[in-house]
Amino acid sequence: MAEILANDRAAQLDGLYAELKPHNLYPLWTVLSALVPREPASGALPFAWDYAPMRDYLLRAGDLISAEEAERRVLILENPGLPGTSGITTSLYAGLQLILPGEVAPCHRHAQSALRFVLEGEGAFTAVDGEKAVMHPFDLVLTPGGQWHDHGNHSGKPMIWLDGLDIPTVRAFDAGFAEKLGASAHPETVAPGDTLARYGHNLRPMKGSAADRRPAHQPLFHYPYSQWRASLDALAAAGDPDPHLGHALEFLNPADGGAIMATISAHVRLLPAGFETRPRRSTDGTIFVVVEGKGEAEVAGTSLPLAERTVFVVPSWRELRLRAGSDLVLFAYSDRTSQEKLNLFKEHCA
Ligand code: 1HN
Repeated sequence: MAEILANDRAAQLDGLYAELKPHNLYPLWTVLSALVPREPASGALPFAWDYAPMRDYLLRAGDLISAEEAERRVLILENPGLPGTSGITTSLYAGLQLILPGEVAPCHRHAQSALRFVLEGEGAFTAVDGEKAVMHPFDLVLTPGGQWHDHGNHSGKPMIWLDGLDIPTVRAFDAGFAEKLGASAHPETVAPGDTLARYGHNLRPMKGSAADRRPAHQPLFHYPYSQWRASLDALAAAGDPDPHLGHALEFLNPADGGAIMATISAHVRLLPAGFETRPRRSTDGTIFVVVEGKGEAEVAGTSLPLAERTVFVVPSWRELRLRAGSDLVLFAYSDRTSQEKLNLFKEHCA
């Protein structure tokens, strides 16, 4: 009897679900634990992209389509666990961009914030609001949301960098606007390096003065390798590495001492040869680039071999251990600052 009643109830519930569907109504109790998991259960997977094959494919694309024609000639690094999203994590995007000698990538601006981390080449530029940042290997260059930007390569060699954007974040808020300038390059507003000189040395032009020309919340956009690498070496020479991070330095926005941009945090690390980090996990899924050295990343049981210019992704709340086979220098970016502002960020160090 009880069984018949239970079967009847199950059948009636199924009937109810079927009737709800065309009305765009859905029973919460069937999905509640997936909507509010006990702990983060990212669909993103740990993964590593070796540089050489990506580079070969990108150069092949370079034979077939110009930067101008493509607007941006980029291969997206899509997380194998997030197909169709163009995301490398659930909140962030990564792509590898090629600019060949003589090419330009036309000027545009959009709500999405972007960083460029140079992997190969020397002397091409990203212009931000009409000011060129001349780029060298492992420089970090920002194009914060809303700022005009174009790229050009007047050097004799291909230039390749990693683009990191907050595309999935902006998409989650349905807050994306974009605009083309209608010219390949923004008119030059000021000489290259002007912003770095004015805002890049713990100084700034007096507020409101004519010399204070950059947007107040986001003045700086170039963090040269020569500077961050020297700081990292000085840190490493001065003491022991943090057991969970190694020697680590975060890039700052001098306007407020916070993360480089509203939605993206970035840092660099040095792990001395033979060093192995203690296990750590954090809610900010993180994209890493190997700047120098060899080693291994163990991500929740998956082993990723690391060589120079390998790009790898550690999804939210997956435990990470890093092993340095030789002195290992890493660049990393994540949505940590977004999560901190939303009171979501958590980390656990074992
Ligand atoms: C973008 O503006 C760039 O400016 C690169 O180089 C990649 C991917 C999606 C949307 C905008 C760039 C991009 C992008």
